[in-house]
Amino acid sequence: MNHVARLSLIAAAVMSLAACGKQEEKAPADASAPAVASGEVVVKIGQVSPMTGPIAHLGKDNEAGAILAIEDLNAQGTEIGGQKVKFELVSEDDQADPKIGTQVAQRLVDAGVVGVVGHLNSGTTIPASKIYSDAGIPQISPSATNPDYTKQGFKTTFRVIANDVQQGKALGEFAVDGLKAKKVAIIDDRTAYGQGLADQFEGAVKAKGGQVVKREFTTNTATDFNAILTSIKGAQPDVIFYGGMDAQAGPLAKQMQRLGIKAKLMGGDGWQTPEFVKLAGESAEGQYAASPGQPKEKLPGFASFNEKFKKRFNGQEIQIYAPYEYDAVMVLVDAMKRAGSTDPKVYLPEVGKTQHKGVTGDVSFDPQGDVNNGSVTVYQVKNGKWDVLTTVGGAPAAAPTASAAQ
Ligand code: ABU
Repeated sequence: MNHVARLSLIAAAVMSLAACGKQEEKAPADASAPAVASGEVVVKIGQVSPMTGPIAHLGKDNEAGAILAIEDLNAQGTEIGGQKVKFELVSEDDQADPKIGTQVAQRLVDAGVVGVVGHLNSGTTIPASKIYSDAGIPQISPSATNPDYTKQGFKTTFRVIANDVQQGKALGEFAVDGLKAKKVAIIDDRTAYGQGLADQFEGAVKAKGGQVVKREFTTNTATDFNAILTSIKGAQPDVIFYGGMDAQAGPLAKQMQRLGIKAKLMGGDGWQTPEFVKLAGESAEGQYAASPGQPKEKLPGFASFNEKFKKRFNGQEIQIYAPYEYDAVMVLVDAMKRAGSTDPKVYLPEVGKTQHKGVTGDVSFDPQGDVNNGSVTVYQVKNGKWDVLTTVGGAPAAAPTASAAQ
């Protein structure tokens, strides 16, 4: 390439960046983050989670993963298309409410974000995805597992976590084959996630010859489950499945114990968290939950990520999705680097071609935007900690890239 051609390419890349960022000094990702030198192009990435309400602890966990990624990228001095870039995180609270989810999605589009990591809940991620799709902005959810999210035919929707078809099947088969359950009762919280996962679980149990003796529902803000548990107790199930989040699963486990129900409680990633163990207290012991992905301890980049996370957030424990959120930011930025542009129109096609070695393992996408090689791990609480029982599907993860391992 001659000198003139090279200069033209650099000029085009800078113009593309300037269309998406502003040459100005901005506040860092959060107040305690290191300052970054002026004169860089500022590029905004949005993150959305419930930052208030019953699962605010999970929203803050997601946000922390994004903060860490943004700070790592800024500390490394990321260049895109030959231009130094400073990333800025724009965080929004959707309160796990589908209507607020679409409002904050529009706010992020209006704020000029070039990509979004989120939302946390399937119930907010799915309706918000239409807004990002209409705006042509890539969206990667670190945690929304309802299969419908990636079935809408949008080019902008991706997730870095296995979906509930895989999770429901793994749980249903584990209940019948692993626990030898003959009769199961099912409760869900009527959210896109809780109900969807419960449906998948029910299908898998029936396919294995198990019997569903009761199907009940509650809400994602309920705290009293005595009426439905009393009704379920009479049906004498071996397993009670709860499709929902830890804020309900914790009190549910306690109330099962108080009512003398001997059935095991089982569920998905929404409550495979340290918060469940805290909320359920001694009634957490022996309960089962699955989570997408390989066991954290097996992931080559997890130990250093965990150490970095604790150091950065004053000893705070990872709840569940922070590593996925970190990887989601890195996947967006990798795509920008390969495209040499932060313009969503230019770098969107590169997101689908991702081959990223992240904290959560190898990330690549199928044509629909679902992560390839999704796996599911089943855990049980033993001595107040989640203990790995078995992993279904997926491929062993390779060592993470330098940025993920730091
Ligand atoms: N995957 C469980 C929590 C998030 C959701 O899908 O609603």
